[in-house]
Amino acid sequence: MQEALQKLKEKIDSILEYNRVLIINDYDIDSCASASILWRILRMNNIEVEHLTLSKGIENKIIEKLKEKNPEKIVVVDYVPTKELTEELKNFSTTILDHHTHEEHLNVLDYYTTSDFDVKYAALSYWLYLISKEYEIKNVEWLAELGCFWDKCMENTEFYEENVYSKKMDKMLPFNIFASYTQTIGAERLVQLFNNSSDIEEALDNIKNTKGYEKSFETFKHELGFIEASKKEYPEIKLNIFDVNTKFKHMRVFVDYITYQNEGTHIFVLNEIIRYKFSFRTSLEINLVKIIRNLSEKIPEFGGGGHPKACGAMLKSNKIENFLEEFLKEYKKAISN
Ligand SMILES: [Mn+2]
Repeated sequence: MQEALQKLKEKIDSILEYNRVLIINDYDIDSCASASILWRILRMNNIEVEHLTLSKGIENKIIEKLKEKNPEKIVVVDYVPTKELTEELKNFSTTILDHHTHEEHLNVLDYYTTSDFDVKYAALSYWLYLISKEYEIKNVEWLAELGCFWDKCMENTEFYEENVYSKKMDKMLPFNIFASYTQTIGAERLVQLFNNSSDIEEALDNIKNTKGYEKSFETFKHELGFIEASKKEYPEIKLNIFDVNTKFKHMRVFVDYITYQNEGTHIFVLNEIIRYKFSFRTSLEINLVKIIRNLSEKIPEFGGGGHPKACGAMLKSNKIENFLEEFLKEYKKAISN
């Protein structure tokens, strides 16, 4: 552990050589908390800091932003970039601070992960909290506790106490709900909120006044009711099965909420949309049936019919974006005639 901390200190010291730093984080709590602890260390040393949140699937957008911002130094916290993003990050001075399993493709960057050392699993924010003491940073213990809670590694830290997950759930939940609901946008707000709060009580007050929080909390409570009601119990084999239907971008927030407080084995079945039904209507001189026939020739999962000005149809797949794109092509042709 001493060796892991020593190496982390060396990495941070090398980051302190720069004047302008861009911190890139993922949208989960540990990553946001890590970004905020690092922000405090850098600000203490008068370094200009910008934040950027990313997530898998939107890395291309990030690449554009990086070219725009052209940062002097990039630090990626608690996130494993894809090979493609790694290629882009090579064009900058990039350091990765992580705690996931070592990934060979990241060796081309300045790469630190605690899993290279013989240590127990802990959140990255916990490691940053330990090392922050060396830089005389105060009031960040709560950030490490939040990170450890949602990375479910309280057992490996001094934050552990009996039944800690059920005891502290209510206090910790708002942060996870908010970040999970709005993902990168929410996470960006969350990092700012962490930066502007000096303890968890203040952060809780702040989050309740943050745009998007109320909506995310209501949605969570509403959907949780349905998920809990769907529970099929097999007590003799300690198994529960839940059906999940959610507007959250990931069902993880429900998975965590339920499994943290209940012993046994749980299966969560995400009810993904597998078909769409459509009604098409127009008041223009356009033949909708013709459009729909053309589309069903192009897209085997799509079919429908009706009248020139009113049609019904069904798409037996979840590729709604593709479908709408194809529809627009046909529609533009029709309306230009
Ligand atoms: Mn993490």
